Amino acid sequence: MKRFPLLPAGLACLISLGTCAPPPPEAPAPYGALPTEAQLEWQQMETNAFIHFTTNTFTNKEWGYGDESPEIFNPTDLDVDQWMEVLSDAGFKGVVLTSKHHDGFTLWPSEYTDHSVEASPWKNGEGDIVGMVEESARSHGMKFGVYLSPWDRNRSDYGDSTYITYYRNQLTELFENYGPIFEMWFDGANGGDGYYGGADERRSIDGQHYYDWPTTLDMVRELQPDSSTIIFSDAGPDIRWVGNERGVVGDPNWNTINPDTLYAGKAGITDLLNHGTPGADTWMPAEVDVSIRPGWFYHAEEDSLVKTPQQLFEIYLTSVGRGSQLLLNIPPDRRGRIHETDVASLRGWRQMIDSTFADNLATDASADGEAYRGMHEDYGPAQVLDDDPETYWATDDGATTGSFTIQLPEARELGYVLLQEPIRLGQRVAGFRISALVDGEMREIGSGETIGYKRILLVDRVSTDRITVEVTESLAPPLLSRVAVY
Ligand code: FUL
Repeated sequence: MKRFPLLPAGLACLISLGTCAPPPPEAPAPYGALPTEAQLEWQQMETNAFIHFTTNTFTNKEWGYGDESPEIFNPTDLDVDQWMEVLSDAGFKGVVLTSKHHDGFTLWPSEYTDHSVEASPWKNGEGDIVGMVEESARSHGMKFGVYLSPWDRNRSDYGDSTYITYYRNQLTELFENYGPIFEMWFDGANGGDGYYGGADERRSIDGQHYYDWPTTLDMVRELQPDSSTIIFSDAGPDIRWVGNERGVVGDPNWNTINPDTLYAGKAGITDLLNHGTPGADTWMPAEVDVSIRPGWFYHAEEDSLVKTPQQLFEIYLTSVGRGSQLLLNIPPDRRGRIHETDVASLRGWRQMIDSTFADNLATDASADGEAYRGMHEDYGPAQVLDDDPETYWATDDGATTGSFTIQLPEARELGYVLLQEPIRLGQRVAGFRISALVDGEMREIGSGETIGYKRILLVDRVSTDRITVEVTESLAPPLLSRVAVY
């Protein structure tokens, strides 16, 4: 329908000389905490790659003690373009690199330390892995992000205020030389034993106050002028840790949480991080970080333990498929290449995703419902069938439930139903049910709690030409922007 937004409905109707459809009701009011543009963009990336690479790759450790000689860092056949080809073929939209892990060795020639690639034999100390990865990621169409470990087991002043200055200097270096940085990863692991410049002792810091995060976060916002960096930590502020390293976000998965009780490294909050809190005051989605191997770094003895395409697919369903975002770690080996086994797994995984979700059985379907916003087609069930994320099915103000039926062109066997909420207007749905017409009767084939940005629900494998989507519980009038059937 053509609309004349500035004219009263009657006049617009006269001018259009067509049938006088009633004007659409006002759009539903946003509900609760809302995502920023940067958070929305991040959410749409769906899968990003994590890269763990440092002296650990050469010492076969997970956590370097901090006393490693830079001499050991010497990849024999480093090829970051190979990494980026593999990663972009696998569908990743961004890459987050460990520019410095807990051992303190920096992958770029930092002017603030000698403990870096500059002191290594690799490229006679002339190399810069951060720079190479940044450039290659961008040239392969992926965004570049950075992990900079707050815990530094090499520095003698770890635990003193001078270390915080050192840490901030390095952050500034990274943003100024390798930006824009789409995601800044602040690891919650900190404090413990280490080399600490030869002290060889155990140091504990006050996780809540030592780092003075508010000042550092302000600094990051200023370093990237459009404030588009998404900041990760256990406690946000933009995205939160998911509470485990198994690749699983909860159902329910709320993008909202009250952050006043969170801080990086705080014990006892994993359940809270895994589920979020319905209707809470801050939009802070969970990011699912998990490794393709048992460890975060490459170990030859784990070559036989690389996750299979099927395992990765299950992780995809328990992360992206539950409205979260997947940050999958793929650690390069001692050559400086992504190992063949990992490459094969990623390929198989991508093929599984592509083939499972290639054919939306609802493409030529029709949709109908008994109640939708003002009974106006602009908010009717058909809006979930198009690919436009800005149009959606909506219910009337005051509603907390709703349903509609999708009629497929022919009976087909289905296995998954994909649903999306227009989260720009807040996260609402707290319970939903899918039913299908089987042997002449409507039968429940799946249900869940939250939807959020995207929900991919594994349903009973039935042959049907009709399904009903029913929102059984919602914090505000339910809205859905997309339903697809596979
Ligand atoms: C943890 C670290 O201790 C691990 O080594 C790894 O970097 C993981 C992503 O975060 O806190």
